[in-house]
This record gives sequence, C-alpha cells and structure tokens, in this order.
Amino acid sequence: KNMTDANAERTFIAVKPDGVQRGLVGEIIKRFEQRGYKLVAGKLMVAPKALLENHYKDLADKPFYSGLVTYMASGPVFAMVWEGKEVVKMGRKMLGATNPRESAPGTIRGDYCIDVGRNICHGSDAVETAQREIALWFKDDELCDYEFADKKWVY
Ligand code: RTP
Repeated sequence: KNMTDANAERTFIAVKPDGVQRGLVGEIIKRFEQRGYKLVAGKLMVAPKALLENHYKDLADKPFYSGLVTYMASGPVFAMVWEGKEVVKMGRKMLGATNPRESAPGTIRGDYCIDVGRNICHGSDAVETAQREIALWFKDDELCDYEFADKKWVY
C-alpha cells in the first residue's frame, strides 16, 4: 500500500434512524466524499439492542441512555467506515457539536437538526474509539481495501 499510516486513519460514522427517515443518507455521504475521504465500508441495518448497548456502554449510567438505545433501535441506521488523514477529528468537525443548537451552521448537525436526542449522525470521538466501533459494527471482510484509480476514467 502506497499510503502512510496517517493517511490510512479510519473512523466509524453512522446516519442514525432519524437521519435515514429524513432522507439524509446521501447528503452525509456526499459531504465526506466531496471533502476527499474514502468510503471503505457501508451498510443499512437495524442495529440489535445488544450491539447498541455495547456501542454506548460508556453512557450506561446517563439518564438519557435507555431512550438513546430505543431511538437508535427504532429503525435502520446507515453504518459507514471512512478513511483518510485525521478523519476521526475531521469527521467530528464535519458532524458538528453533539448538541445541534451548539453546532455551527455549515456542519451536518448545524444544517439539519435541532435536538440533541435527534442529532441524525454519529462519529467516533478518538482513534481508539474508532477502532473499537469499527470492529463492533463490521466484519473484517466488509472493509474494502482499494486505491482510487486516479485519472484512469476521468480527464
Ligand atoms: P455520538 O456518539 O452520537 O457521535 O455523540 P457524541 O459522542 O457527540 O455524544 P455522547 O455524549 O457520546 O452522546 C451520545 C449520543 O447520546 C445522545 N444524547 N442525548 N442530554 C441528552 O438527551 C443527550 N445527550 C446525548 C445524542 O444522540 C448523542 O449523540
């Protein structure tokens, strides 16, 4: 592979059930594609409760935890893995603050939502978290290793 380790950083991004319901899957994919990041995995799935409980295990003692798991299990989510330089940090920046009313306009949440309990997307908060979440949501053979065929089909 002709890539430095830094350029091969990966993050887990998910369009939550409200984002899927509102038809925002394409918009969210589009922003990461246009920024220049590489999609290495993606699937639409209704997440099993056990998966969500594991995903959010650090929030188990929060008052909003059970509502959060119910919300996340309420319909399909679109789970993705994106790759590229500092994609974990940049992904969080592109999503905006957790509370959409504190998300800057121009960010995904800042442009499309209002309530923290319906904030349409998830992004890993650190490289180690990303590795844990990717392993939780995807099997190894669901991750695509490929290079962009730069300038082969477009001029
Ligand atoms: P995410 O994991 O979804 O990217 O969000 P985050 O790291 O920015 O925020 P975190 O504190 O880990 O919270 C996870 C999700 O829980 C919901 N939440 N509800 N006060 C509330 O009702 C409340 N606070 C958080 C949000 O959906 C948040 O994204």
